[in-house]
Amino acid sequence: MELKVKKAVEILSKCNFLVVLTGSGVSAESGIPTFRGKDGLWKNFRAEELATKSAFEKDPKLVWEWYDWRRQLINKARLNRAHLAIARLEKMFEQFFLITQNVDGLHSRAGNKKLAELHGNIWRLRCITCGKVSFNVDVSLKEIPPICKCSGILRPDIVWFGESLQERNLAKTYASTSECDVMLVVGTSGIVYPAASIPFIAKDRGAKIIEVNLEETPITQIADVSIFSKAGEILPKLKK
Ligand code: BJW
Ligand code: ZN
Repeated sequence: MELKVKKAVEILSKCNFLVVLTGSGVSAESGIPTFRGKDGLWKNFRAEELATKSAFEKDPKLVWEWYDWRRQLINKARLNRAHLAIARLEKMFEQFFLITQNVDGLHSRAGNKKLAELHGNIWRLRCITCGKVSFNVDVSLKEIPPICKCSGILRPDIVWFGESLQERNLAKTYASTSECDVMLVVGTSGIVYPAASIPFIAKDRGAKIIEVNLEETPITQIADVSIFSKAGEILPKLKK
């Protein structure tokens, strides 16, 4: 493993424009469950029962209870060494961009500013009637489902299956993906599209790919280095 870390550091030392792509594995060491795998969030819930527009329309209360539970977990969570190292990387590279699939907002809490939250943010709410977006920092919602001033139902401002990602986020994502010379991919299973295609696009454009994950993923086949270990252990070493 030390050799792989050394190779990754070598790649990073020649890098001018770094893009980091993260998934839920980055927050796992903060005690936030990932989506898949044996301790995944989906274990007790079927994704299609909760993370779709039709599920929300059918039973907004059930879907909100799940998000309310996650908001409480995230609120209590502390940043881990992977979040801190990624925030530090933004300061070390003049050209830097972070693409995250996480909705927990922990990268911003760690200090990252140049980022796109591809799948939205669990602390933002959006009215299904008037479309108004608002921040809600109350950890536990006072009423479930919460209601907008226009009396429409508020939903989490999150991208559910079958929904389109925000155009603005996608534009920044594809621009940085085609310009970067290294992409560091951390803690994602690489199976949810369009995020899963991002490392492949970067590779096609000539970028080197460094992967940090506990296990092999579809990205492993194109990675220049894959380090199979915890993000919180490896990222501080790469930063050095
Ligand atoms: C560690 C670790 C440690 C753990 N250290 N590592 C093309 C082909 C096939 C299907 C599609 C396609 N294009 C679109 C689709 C449909 C769909 C899709 O991709 N389905 C796939 C499942 C096949 N995509 C969509 O619907 C997207 N919309 C879209 O494309 O719109 C256009 C369109 C519409 C209709 C039809 C076609 C096109 C939207 C996707 C939105 C995804 N949203 C979710 C839920 C958000 C709700 C919420 O958070 O509540 O986002 S799904 C869920 O998965 C969540 C995550 O962001 C996302 C990615 O998961 P992630 O982060 O990778 O987590 P895990 O659990 O999968 O993996 C964790 C990893 O960490 C593991 O590898 C561990 O080993 C590792 N790990 N501890 C390092 N300590
Ligand atoms: Zn409204």
